[in-house]
Amino acid sequence: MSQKAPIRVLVTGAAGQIAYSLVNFIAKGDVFGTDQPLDLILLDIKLMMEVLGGVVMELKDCALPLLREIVATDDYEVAFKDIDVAFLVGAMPRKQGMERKDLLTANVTIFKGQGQALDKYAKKNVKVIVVGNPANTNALICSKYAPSIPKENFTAMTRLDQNRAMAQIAERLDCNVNDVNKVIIWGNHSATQYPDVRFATAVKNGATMIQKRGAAVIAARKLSSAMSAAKASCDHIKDWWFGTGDRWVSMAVPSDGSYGIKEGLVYSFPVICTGGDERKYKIVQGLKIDDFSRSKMDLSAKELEEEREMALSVCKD
Ligand code: NAX
Repeated sequence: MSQKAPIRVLVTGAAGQIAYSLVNFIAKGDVFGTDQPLDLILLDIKLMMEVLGGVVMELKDCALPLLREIVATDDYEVAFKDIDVAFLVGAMPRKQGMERKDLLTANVTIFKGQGQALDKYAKKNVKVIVVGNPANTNALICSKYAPSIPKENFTAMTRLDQNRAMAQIAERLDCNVNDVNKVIIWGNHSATQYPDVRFATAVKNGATMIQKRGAAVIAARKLSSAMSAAKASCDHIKDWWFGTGDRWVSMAVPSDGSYGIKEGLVYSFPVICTGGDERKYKIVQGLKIDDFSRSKMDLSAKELEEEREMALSVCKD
């Protein structure tokens, strides 16, 4: 039996599709190690509490030795209290006829509230991954309303895009996905993202189809890519928690001005995570940016600036 003290891990949108895979990955030790006990806090909206009850039953029936307490709630104070890690998966989905601005507005309200709850209740060294879309801008808003928590603790997920790129490259080259490294996703988790394989090792030919992969999964499965998104969010937090060694991983993080990207935008960069007690990450520096890459990177940055402007315009305070 493990001697480690349990950590508290929050998953929002816990009655949804992604969470259905994610909670199992987390609870069986895939993210924090098979010697790390944990409490799992599951947040969703009131309307989904019955569904969430079913997820709790199944989690219990998995008989997972690392899983201590399971809390299912729609109350922010209960959900965010003393958490070490937050997987912010829940978001307002885009409904038919909804404009981008409407979607942003609805999500600003959610992520403002969750930022405030993090600020008030969570541990000050909490690590946050935002999965719910528009993920980069949701992370930015969340951080804005949690001023007592370091900005760099707020990240958004572009790891699914990186994993998709690596898998497609490995398939083409007929090699193992572990043999592919240094694939970069720059920018926003949206169609303007720039998958950059110029530095990738084990690559002969660069073109990939990353931006449209989500749509292809929906067309085939009639449901969105939930299992691979759950796996990618686990990869993101596991690498942040334990470190990457010299592997590069893509994370959307608050820009420090690297590569000419405006400070504060939550932008996907190649990073190296140092692990250890501090669990820091560093943006990989010194990469040569050619004209083509520059134009792609700027396009995604421009989109994020527009999103930021739109989101901030609905923040009343
Ligand atoms: P689902 O619609 O299946 O589940 C979302 C859940 O969130 C629902 O149970 C809903 O009740 C809940 N929710 C809504 N508002 C909430 C709030 N204020 N607090 C707590 N829970 C709330 O969606 P799912 O397929 O699980 O996807 C979740 C999010 O991930 C979506 O926004 C989706 O667009 C986004 N994705 C992001 C990806 C990325 O790479 N960053 C890839 C996968 C995915 O598309």
